[in-house]
Amino acid sequence: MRANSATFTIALCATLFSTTAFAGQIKVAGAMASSTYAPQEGATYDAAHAIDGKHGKSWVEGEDGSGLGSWIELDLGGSQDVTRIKMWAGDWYSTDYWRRANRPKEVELSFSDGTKQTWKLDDAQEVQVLDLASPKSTSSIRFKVKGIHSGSTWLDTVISEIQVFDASGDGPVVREVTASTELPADGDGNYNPSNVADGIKDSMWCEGDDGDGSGQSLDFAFGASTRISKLSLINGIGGSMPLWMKANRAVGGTLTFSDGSTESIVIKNSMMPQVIPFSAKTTTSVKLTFTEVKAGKEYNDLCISEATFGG
Ligand SMILES: [Ca+2]
Ligand SMILES: [Ca+2]
Repeated sequence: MRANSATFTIALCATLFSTTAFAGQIKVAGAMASSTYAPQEGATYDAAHAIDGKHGKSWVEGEDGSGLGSWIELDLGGSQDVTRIKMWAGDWYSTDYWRRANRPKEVELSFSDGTKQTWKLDDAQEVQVLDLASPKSTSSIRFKVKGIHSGSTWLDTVISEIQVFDASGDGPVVREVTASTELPADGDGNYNPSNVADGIKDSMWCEGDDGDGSGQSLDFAFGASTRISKLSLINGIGGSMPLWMKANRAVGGTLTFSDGSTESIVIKNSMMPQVIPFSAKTTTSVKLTFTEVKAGKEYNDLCISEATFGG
């Protein structure tokens, strides 16, 4: 569904550092790299693309050869106690691009105190997660490419996104997100309900029903009684305005809590992140049923890029 996005030039500067902060996610202040692939037909490959909250935009190294020895370094904006790192290794623009470009197989992490750690990465288009043995106090993390899973066509090594976390995640922990229906995966990726809780603006759940999405739902299981009072949401396809225009967006919904009680909510027809407050509720799950939908210009599918609950 994202196949045309390379042709759109969007205002990158405005969005590079506006990633929504999620519980426990450290807001990365900046990124630099050993090298950057030269811009091609308006597309750029700067280090900043590894922290822009989009998996369709990537850092690509620009050195001769395969990218072995190249590195990207994240500035954490001061000392942080890092417990977890997530990486979208390779080029996640599409499944085809992911196969064609090099992916890191092993990276050497260097922290601001000079200590190092090796991270081995699977050769799969899945989010890779590293849990540190103990919280690491550091103001920066350098990721140096020490091994490569070779792509089928391109020689350059790509990292689409990196997220860094600390243990401060005191918000509701979503154990599982399920949906009434889901669009089958295509060449652009998958439309799994879990995509609404990954902190990535251009990954999304899309319903797979014949209708416009009215009556379709997302179900969030917390695994324990949890107090929630607001919904943070990115409506539609959040990656760029031209793509956002194409698919259906929600404008109304109903929350159903584990005790059977319900509350209606109004959802803004906007691609900007929005926070929707509701009466505080202690619940083990919440079902978000979309009751009213605004039609997109091209796809008659309701898509939601992010939906997370806060206390
Ligand atoms: Ca990115
Ligand atoms: Ca997402």
